Amino acid sequence: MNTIDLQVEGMSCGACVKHVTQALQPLPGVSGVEVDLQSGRVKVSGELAQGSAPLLMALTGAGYPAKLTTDASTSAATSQPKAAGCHGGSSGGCGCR
Ligand SMILES: [Cu+2]
Repeated sequence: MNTIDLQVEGMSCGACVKHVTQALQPLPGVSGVEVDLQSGRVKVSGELAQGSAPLLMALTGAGYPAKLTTDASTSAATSQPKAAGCHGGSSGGCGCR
């Protein structure tokens, strides 16, 4: 059992949280997904023998580019205001569709 912390771009509403969770939950070895909408951080727990690559690929495929969390840089990286266009159109906003 191990955990991998990710920084996910583009989450701006509860539906995004759900999309991210649904993208990660079915992956092999994943037993838990915790999403923090405010910070964009996602903690994945389980038997993650393949490391972060499958997680990152699944998130990218779901429309939420992600990277591994590097502790120091996250607060600055997520301080930009979220777009208000969630669900509003194809440009800007979050990854919801
Ligand atoms: Cu959303």
